[in-house]
Amino acid sequence: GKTTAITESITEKSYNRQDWQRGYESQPDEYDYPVGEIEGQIPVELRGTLFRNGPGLLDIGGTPIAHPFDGDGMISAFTFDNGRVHYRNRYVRTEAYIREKAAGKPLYRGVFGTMKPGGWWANALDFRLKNIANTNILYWGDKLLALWEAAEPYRLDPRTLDTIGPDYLDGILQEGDPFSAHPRIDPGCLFDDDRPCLVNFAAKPGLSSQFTIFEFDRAGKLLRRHSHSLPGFSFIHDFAITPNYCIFFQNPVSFNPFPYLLGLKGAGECVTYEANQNTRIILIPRRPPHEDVKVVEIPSGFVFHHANAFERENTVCIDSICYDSLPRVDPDSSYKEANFEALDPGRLWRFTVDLQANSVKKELIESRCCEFPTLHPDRVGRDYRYLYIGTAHSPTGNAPLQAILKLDLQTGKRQLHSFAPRGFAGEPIFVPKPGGTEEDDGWLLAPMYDAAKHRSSLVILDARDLTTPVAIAHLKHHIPYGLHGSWTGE
Ligand code: 3ON
Ligand code: FE
Repeated sequence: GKTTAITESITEKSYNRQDWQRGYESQPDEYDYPVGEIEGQIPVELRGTLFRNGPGLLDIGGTPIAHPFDGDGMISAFTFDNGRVHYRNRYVRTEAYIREKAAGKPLYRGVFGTMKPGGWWANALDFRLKNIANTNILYWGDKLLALWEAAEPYRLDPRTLDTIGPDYLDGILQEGDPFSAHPRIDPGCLFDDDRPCLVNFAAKPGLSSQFTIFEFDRAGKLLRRHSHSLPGFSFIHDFAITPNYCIFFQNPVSFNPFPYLLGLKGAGECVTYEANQNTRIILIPRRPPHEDVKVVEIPSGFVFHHANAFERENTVCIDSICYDSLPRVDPDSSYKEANFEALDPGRLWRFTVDLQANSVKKELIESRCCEFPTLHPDRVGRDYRYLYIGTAHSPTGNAPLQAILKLDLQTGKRQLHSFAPRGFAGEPIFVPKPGGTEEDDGWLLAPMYDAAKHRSSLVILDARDLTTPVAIAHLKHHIPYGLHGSWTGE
């Protein structure tokens, strides 16, 4: 009858759990081949390489890891030339990867709960951080660097993806120093004659937290470095830049080290969301001497990623993906059993900081559950019109990412390209069209896991109109759900 039909349409999901779970199978194999199966036409003007990073192994010698964020970094490179695409993937040969591969079992604790065999006794008092180089990958200053926020980058050969080794950025870092996996490229720096520069940070949490900011020129030379100590513990995964500021959201969290010290939990699992505390928005001036750090407070949930930020008269706007609390995984059940409906969705908000009044206003931009924002690289830190982001298929509730959404922040118009029911979307990257004049003159390159074939594809969408993909390059195998990537035209 009618009632049944309504009930069904309400409970009907855009995906099925088994399909979603298979995207988290390990991919132990390394490939190197020209992609033969291409739907549509790869534009000949699309020249360069898309590098991507993410956990490739969800087990260590057969022992499942506790959380995907603990998975060893696997790099994918899609190289475009003359309408063709070549695929290659390699594991980052971190010290830990090499040792565990030989041992066939976990030899390290992971930040997000992966333990060495033998129970708490075998894990207590082991405070080494396993650098898994799994979060982002960037070509800058003639170096290809795989990034993981709690330790130094690993350098790779951009052509073969062979691991060269840990990289200390010409002596800027020391062994074990953190270096964030979320650098931002300022397309025209105010303090360097409008030349592009790379801005990144390192966060050292403690009773007070130390933030160090680094700015590098195109050749990788350090232009500016400054450190700031601010009260309170912090867990800061990403930041945003404007021409004048580096902006951090100090999430309301506390840290109880004991379960970590005793070998019962990973360090990341000892971070607790504090619902009664405010988020501190920290604005650090990029202009030397970097004085007058501003801090404003607002109750606002937990933020991993920022989409963009910009200055407008006496205000600074920051667009960020906010969760109602820190997404917490139950240590007794697998992340693969995650009950999406019971978890808070991430949503896109705009924070407008009034620098004169020292106040901040928060408005919801998009209520659909979303992650992995991207935009035209020339608009980073500037007022912008278009944002592209991974989203769930349905407009409400929490679910895996299955679609790419284009937001027109000027008109409020939205356009969705969905891979549901059997496709799952990864982070899109915006690549400008050569000679383009509009902000959306470009392509979106997004990985997509197709559960029907248990294989992945790279989807190329025209950013002006997402309706029909320009091309889909089908791989011969799957890539586990990844984290971040970047494009280089070099
Ligand atoms: O006391 C500190 C606490 C802490 C958490 C010590 C610390 C510095 C070691 C630390 C470490 C943090 C690390 C290593 C964070 C790594 C994060 C990571 C690898 C990924 C984060 C991803 C975030 C999101 C939102 C991913 C979304 C994924 C999907 C939508 C699914 O595909
Ligand atoms: Fe991230």
